[in-house]
Amino acid sequence: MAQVLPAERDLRRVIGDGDTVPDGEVDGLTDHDLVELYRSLVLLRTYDERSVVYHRQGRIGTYAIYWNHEAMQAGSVYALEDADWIFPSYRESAIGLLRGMPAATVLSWWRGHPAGWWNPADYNVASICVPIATQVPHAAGLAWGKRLRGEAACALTFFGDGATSEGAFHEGANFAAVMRAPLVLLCNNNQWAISTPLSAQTRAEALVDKAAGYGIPGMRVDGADVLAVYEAAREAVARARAGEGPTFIEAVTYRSAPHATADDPSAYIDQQRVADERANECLGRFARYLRRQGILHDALDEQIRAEAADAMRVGIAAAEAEPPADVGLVFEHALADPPESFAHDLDELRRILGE
Ligand SMILES: Cc1ncc(C[n+]2csc(CCOP(=O)(O)OP(=O)(O)O)c2C)c(N)n1
Ligand SMILES: [Mg+2]
Repeated sequence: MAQVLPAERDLRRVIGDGDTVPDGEVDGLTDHDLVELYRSLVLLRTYDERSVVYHRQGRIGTYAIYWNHEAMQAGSVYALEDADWIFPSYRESAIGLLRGMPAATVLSWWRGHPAGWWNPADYNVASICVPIATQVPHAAGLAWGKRLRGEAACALTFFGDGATSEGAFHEGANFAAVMRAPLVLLCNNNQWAISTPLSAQTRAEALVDKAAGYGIPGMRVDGADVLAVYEAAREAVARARAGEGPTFIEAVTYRSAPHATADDPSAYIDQQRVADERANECLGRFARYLRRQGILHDALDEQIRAEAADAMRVGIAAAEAEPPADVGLVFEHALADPPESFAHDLDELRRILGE
């Protein structure tokens, strides 16, 4: 019988608090790596903050804010090679930026414009999944395929705490475990599924305990500690490449922004807890760590932030310069064998739009 060790339940941390908790370090990470990680965090943060502004200006549609989730995203992706695949949910919509995807592409996605559809094989970044947890079986399938082909690549999928109550999560995790697919299951436990708290989601003491049910290892990390997330992901990737199958990582945080631009969390969230989280958010925490290490200084920080701000300025200009999409696309990709009524419906739509 396979022996399943109990999952690690203590939160892994590397970054100290500059006071009583000492800083740790991650073996093998150079100063260059640390700056690159910081660059990723700043790029993601800038994308997120600008997107909220663009939404308020009516330049993008409803937007799922990921403020203070950047450490989970940047830390785990940094543990991957370019040949490895990423399967995001809407919460990781801008993850492609870390693979060189232009900001204009992601902004176009949120504008509901076809310029926001990318070819997943161009970046090894799958399409954003909005139906909760549906990306998990996709990722399990791709990872299994890599194993069958004898390729070294693995897959990383992101999903939320709420997603762990979905059948698709269970099917994907179980399938990957049984097939020993090279998959990293990264749960962003921000403790809320819109207005549903974690306590209403599960009786498990910690989400990481679910790993035992699949016979796979589980790790629990501080989701706002980019170095802890990176180190855990690196271990999971090493297991995947060694043919040892999937690993479940629970990255714990507390959602410190509305679920999306359409949400008003003041009706349900613990405001004091949000204020505490915001004071200790992941980008500032890493910046202070790098400054204590003498790696980050004002000029470098300003340069990195200016690069990210430029990428966004260029991105929104390019997204807005796209000509309006042809409404025929709504029908074109719906069915391989469309009914005759589609032609009539499209004519009607064109007439209403005055085309
Ligand atoms: C299958 C499905 N059911 C319901 C929804 C509506 N919905 C959108 S976001 C969300 C909450 C998901 O919470 P969680 O998995 O914790 O992810 P988070 O948004 O916190 O990152 C729900 C229920 C959906 N998108 N898909
Ligand atoms: Mg959640």
